[in-house]
Amino acid sequence: QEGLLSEILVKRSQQRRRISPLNYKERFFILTKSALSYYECNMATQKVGNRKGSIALTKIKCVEKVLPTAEITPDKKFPFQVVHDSGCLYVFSPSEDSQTRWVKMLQKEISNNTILALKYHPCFWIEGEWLCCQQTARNAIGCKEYQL
Ligand code: 4IP
Repeated sequence: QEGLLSEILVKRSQQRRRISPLNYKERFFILTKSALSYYECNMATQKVGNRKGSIALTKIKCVEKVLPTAEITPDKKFPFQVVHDSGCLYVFSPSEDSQTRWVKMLQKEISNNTILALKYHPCFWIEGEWLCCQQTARNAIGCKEYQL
């Protein structure tokens, strides 16, 4: 399927398993009309490798920028979140333009979803708490209205 957007971006591990590490990987992201997918990429050869993950657009509940916090280092300045039915994917754009482009395009593509969230967390989940509201349950209800 034809891509609406594609770019090499950095993602944080979703830590779906209890003991999985918190790390960051450079991945080639592709957004189509049906899914947001990310692939391995070989920077030296500029080749796209195996698909590492894919989120069906129908399963996305919220897409928003993440507010700057302690996690923001020079190479991770422009984060956005993709909240879906089985977790939250944090993605880091290389520029504000890229961040805005991805957030707007994703929001447009999910705008008719029936599972959209009413609230979300504007800051990161780090070390067992939501930095915006200090709630310690990962699935704690969002603390800010989400208006698409
Ligand atoms: C992996 O760490 C990678 O960060 C995975 O990202 C990530 O999967 C894994 O988290 C995490 O354990 P190691 O490479 O050190 O094993 P990627 O798939 O881009 O390689 P996500 O879910 O973020 O794709 P889990 O727990 O979510 O599997």
